[in-house]
Amino acid sequence: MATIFDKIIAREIPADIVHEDENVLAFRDINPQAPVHVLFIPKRPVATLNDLAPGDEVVVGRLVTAAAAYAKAEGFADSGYRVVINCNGDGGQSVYHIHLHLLAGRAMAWPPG
Ligand code: IU
Repeated sequence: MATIFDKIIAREIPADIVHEDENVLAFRDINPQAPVHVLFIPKRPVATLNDLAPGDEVVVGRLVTAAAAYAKAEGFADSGYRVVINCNGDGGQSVYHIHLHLLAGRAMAWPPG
């Protein structure tokens, strides 16, 4: 099912895009939970982590490596940062197109709420 993230990929609605390559788009979260809060999404939509199929390891791997490269480029490699993928209701997922949250710029609490 199409989500608002498909419209962002298609440039049908605006987003503050910070990274794009053949497979991954990254843009600033509209409701940031940290000084830096960027969402990394695959251009090919997968609804949730539950929907990953054998062979899809690269889908999540690309999100992680793109987020790590961005965090490093922005100067957070040493201070640290957090990446999160929420899954379904109890996980706090609200948009059903897999996305990796990159949160940086403040110390994170543990456990998350
Ligand atoms: P979640 O893991 O599915 O809860 O995260 C969805 C995120 O998408 C959430 O942090 C929203 O603020 C964010 N978001 C956005 O950046 N732009 C949008 O148009 C919509 C949601 I809808």
